[in-house]
Amino acid sequence: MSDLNAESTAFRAALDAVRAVEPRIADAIAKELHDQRESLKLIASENYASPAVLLAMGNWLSDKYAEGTIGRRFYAGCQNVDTVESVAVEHAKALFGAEYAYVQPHSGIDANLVAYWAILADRVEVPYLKKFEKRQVNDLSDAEWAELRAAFGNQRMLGMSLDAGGHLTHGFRPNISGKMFDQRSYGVDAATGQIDYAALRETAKEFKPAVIVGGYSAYPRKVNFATMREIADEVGATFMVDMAHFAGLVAGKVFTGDFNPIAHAHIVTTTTHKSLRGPRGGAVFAGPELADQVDRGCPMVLGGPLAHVMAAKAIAFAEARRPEFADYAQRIVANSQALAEGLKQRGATLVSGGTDNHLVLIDVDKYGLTGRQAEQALLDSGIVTNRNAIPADPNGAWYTSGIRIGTPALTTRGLGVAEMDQIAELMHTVLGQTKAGASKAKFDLDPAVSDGVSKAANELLGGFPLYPSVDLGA
Ligand code: DSN
Repeated sequence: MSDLNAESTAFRAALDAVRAVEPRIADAIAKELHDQRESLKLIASENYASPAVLLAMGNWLSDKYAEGTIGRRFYAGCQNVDTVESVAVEHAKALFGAEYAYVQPHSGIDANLVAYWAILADRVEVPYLKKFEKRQVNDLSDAEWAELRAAFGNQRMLGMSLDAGGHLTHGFRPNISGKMFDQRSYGVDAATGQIDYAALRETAKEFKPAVIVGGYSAYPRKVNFATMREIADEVGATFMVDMAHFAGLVAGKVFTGDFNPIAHAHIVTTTTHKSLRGPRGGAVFAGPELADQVDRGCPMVLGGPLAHVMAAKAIAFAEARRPEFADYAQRIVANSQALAEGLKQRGATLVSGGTDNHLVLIDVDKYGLTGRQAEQALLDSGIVTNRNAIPADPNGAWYTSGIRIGTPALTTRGLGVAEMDQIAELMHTVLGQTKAGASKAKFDLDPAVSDGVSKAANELLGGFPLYPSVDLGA
């Protein structure tokens, strides 16, 4: 059990120390807690980490350099970082049933870059550049590097399209993955809004990618990773899954069998702060064939590991191994489905007609709005969401036609299916009463409506205190 006084004392002492140097930073930290307590957070990629996770990050582990891997560092005196990283790895492997885990990535993009490098380095030595033995790939002359880059330039990636819910790091131009790889996308069936595996197979056969990427940041359905692995095997591709969004549902055994990426992919990446409810960071899981290359992530791709964040990852993985985390994961999905049902009953149109996971995508074009207008109208009414493209979006990636919502955070806070129906009512009230304005960003919403919804949202949250063990005082 958490000790209310101990946690409050710890956070108060930390803020006092910060305030003594720069009061504006202490105030911003304290205000962030206040603002999070007051807001109805439906951002699908956010959560509330436990006090133990948060406190594990605020200490002198931050002072240590430890480039390299466990027991093989480029700095002396890393025995405690070795312990921290080993314990994090031990929990991560047990949690996901993985053969190998790498817990150094600082973020999801870092985890994906480590994975991409591992895949390319592993593939390059065998089918293409036989003269480069695995151990030599990281120690080439300039001319050899030029040859290698040319080889990498020809590597192809097949990932989910952005408007179907894919992520920028899955081979899109604003991210370096879109420059490392020649990318082609798979999408969803226009009628069902769900992945069209037959079309994916056809594209893979024709395009012959080196890498097929599964995973998403805005797709509301389960993905059949067993089928995707079959397709990857048919075309000789490496199958990677980015499970950043749904790692908590894998850890909590909601996604099992064909839907468990660890069982089917060659390599799996994640962030640790979304549905997994840990600190802000990333991780990579792989079988033995890619583990050696992933271990080179630092210094190949990453700076020195953040030992304080690895400590917090260890705490989060340990928490997720407890039986109550499986219950939490089930409740995330039950809440998401209740929210989807509540919205549909009130006339909303949902991409794919519903959800199997933690997120719901509302087609706000059906309310005559852009995503940008809807996002701001909801925010003005105390409901925090984010706009997102929907399949074949007529408004593009900036204005969009969708609103993405998710339940990991509110489920942590304790809200259940009854509250989800109330939230559906509040959202439908805002979306139904907002009128599009003169531009794709402008809109009209009667302040009486936004104020009323904001008040109702606040009353709802009042029954579910956030961080109840933490009292920062007046
Ligand atoms: N920014 C994350 C999300 O909101 O889905 C993905 O990087």
